[in-house]
Amino acid sequence: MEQLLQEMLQKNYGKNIQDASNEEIYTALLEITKEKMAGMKRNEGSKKLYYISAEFLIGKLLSNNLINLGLFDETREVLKRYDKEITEIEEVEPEPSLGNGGLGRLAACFLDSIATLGLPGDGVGLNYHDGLFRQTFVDNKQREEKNPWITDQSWLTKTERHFEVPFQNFTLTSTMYDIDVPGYQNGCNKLHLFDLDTVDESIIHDGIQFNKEDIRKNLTLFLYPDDSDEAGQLLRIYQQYFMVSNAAQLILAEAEEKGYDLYHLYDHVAIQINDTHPTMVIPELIRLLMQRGFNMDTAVDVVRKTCAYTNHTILAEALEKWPVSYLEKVVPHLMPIIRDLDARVKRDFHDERVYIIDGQNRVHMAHIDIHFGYAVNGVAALHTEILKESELKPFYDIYPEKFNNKTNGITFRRWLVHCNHRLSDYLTGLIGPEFMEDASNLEKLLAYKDDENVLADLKTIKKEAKAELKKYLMQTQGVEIDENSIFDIQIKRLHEYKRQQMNALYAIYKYKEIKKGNLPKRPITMIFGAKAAPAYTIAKDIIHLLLCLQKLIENDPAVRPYLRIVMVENYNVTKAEKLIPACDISEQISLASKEASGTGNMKFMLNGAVTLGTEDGANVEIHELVGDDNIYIFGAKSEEVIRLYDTNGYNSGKIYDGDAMIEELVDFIISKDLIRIGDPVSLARLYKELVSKDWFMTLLDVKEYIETKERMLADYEDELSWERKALVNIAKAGFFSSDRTIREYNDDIWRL
Ligand code: Z15
Repeated sequence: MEQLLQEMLQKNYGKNIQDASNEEIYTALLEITKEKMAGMKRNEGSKKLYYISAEFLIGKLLSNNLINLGLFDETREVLKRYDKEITEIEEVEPEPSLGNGGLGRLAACFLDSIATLGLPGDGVGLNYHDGLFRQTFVDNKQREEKNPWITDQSWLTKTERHFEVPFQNFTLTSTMYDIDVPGYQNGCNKLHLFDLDTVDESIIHDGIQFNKEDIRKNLTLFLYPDDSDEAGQLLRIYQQYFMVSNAAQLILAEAEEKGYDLYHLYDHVAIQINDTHPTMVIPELIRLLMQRGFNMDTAVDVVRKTCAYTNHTILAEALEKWPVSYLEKVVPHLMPIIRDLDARVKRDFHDERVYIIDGQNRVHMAHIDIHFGYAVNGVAALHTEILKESELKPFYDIYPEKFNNKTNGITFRRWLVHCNHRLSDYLTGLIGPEFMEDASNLEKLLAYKDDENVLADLKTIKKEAKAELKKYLMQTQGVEIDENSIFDIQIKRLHEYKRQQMNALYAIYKYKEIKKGNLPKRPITMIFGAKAAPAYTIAKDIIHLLLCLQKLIENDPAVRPYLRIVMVENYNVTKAEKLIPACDISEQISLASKEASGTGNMKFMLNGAVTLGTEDGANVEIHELVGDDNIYIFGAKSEEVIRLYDTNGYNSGKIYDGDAMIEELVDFIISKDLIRIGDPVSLARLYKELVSKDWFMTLLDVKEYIETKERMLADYEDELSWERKALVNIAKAGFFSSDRTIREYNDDIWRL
């Protein structure tokens, strides 16, 4: 590596390693790594997977690619010899902004595991120039700015593939860009990102505003452009169709180049539809096969045997339903096919709950996937049960054989080896390196659960991670935190169902206790990271509340030594990698039944944090694995929540009126203390939402939440028993390796 790096720096800049800047070293390493990957063997086979997704939240790639190529340690050593830290070189790399949260990060973990298992499988998505917005805080509010990440030298390689994508009034020509995905000690796959040459970043003004109608210029500018108006929704349909038409044309081109018989496409291709965003690939493939001479029945049959669908949510507002009139405007050539599919369903089933086009002339995208795919999976055991027994029950009754569970997972290469090399090196020394190949070997750690030296070592490792996070927050945001405090962390998309507002009520509770003189044994640092969708008003109000509380405490010398709130700006993968190793308390407090799985919960556990959570998503499976002693569970169970929704039995106003403590906490949102700092309109709106609606039942669980958290903080003081909990969590995390998840997808769905 030393010689390669010297040569590259000489060639590019006429410099030696010692004289080169971090930027120059980064660029040289990028080029070296790209060349290595170009020379790698590709994962091959007679059947290939295409994972189509609107999001791929891949994070920075340099370190992870080096790890998977087996070059990381060597590179780090070489740089050390010249007094350079690889972590500082990494700072130069921009983080691609191609996703929002769990669904996009899951897709990225899956690509890593698919390549690592040696399976032929490529990702297909869009090359958003500005991705999701970059978040800043101004006047205690979120502001959105554009987030350009594509630089001259990047992981993208422009290819010679172009496709014509027809729309109602014009045709666009795409360009395909590729990012290599190297497996850990295995072959390479690719992530294909489609783009449009005419896209024009200069049309963006005032943050993230742009003309939504100018499709040639705006198509691949942003992920999730604001769709609160018709133009925004039409743009989403333009994006989705552009993505899937390119995907379908690529799939058929590759199949034809290999000489496969398209009548047996399903023997050579599996298509995974990640949530409903890529659903139009089904009618598009049918259309393209019919262009090649298939009749409709045969095209439907072939496509049905090729496509599988993953459901990631039961939230009604996230299940896409496009008005027929919108689809007519953007992709009229798909409508005859969609109508035909709808007619088939209406012919065979007499239950309007399973129709594709409903009585209000809306097309239910998930219904297309379920009828015209061969597999439907949920992403955690509880989630899949809820799909089968309630949300998608009418479909489960028709197609029981299609439904299956695939509990999510995370790649340990990024979420342990890379982000927490201290812990991973320590584990290697203690239990051997086999856990890197087969994560279930982490259970060997259980042999040390009463070994006080090991428990003390784990504590030291956590302490060092906390000190590092402290340094990072100082450098990036100028806030100073106390590494001897308890780090209590909630990082995830901002959404009412995830209940950051409940955590805010805890902060208010603690603030008031401290004011009363009830000081905590040890200071608490509450850390949040979250972006709110630009048009999601209440989510932004919750951010505002958190930032106002942060300010209030900062300026109160009586409280500040005992309680801090830090809202991390522009939360992303890079920040997650710094926050997760430093965490003591992992906040997973969604309303039971609403979080399909969660994957942050798995990352925290793997890094020795203890979960404070509801019986929701994969928390249920974490609970089963670690046992009652090593997790803190509270709150209403999913059956009760579902019953409350079904019977209209929840009334937050009644809880508020009947409980003096809850009333006091909620009232604080509109107290003089906060109004003085914040925006009275925003705070009052949030207050009103909680007392008059509270759709996600914050007030139902808040008291038990506060009690449980207090118990947890007290338990933290028993050092050995706390570290034992951390150890058990690490030891039991092996199940959540995405290598396990991908093996299951392959065994049950793809059969590559
Ligand atoms: C998203 O990140 C998730 C679901 C969605 O429907 C969309 Cl649009 C985005 C998340 C779930 O909320 C989370 O529980 C799950 O772990 C993740 O997908 C991956 O399955």
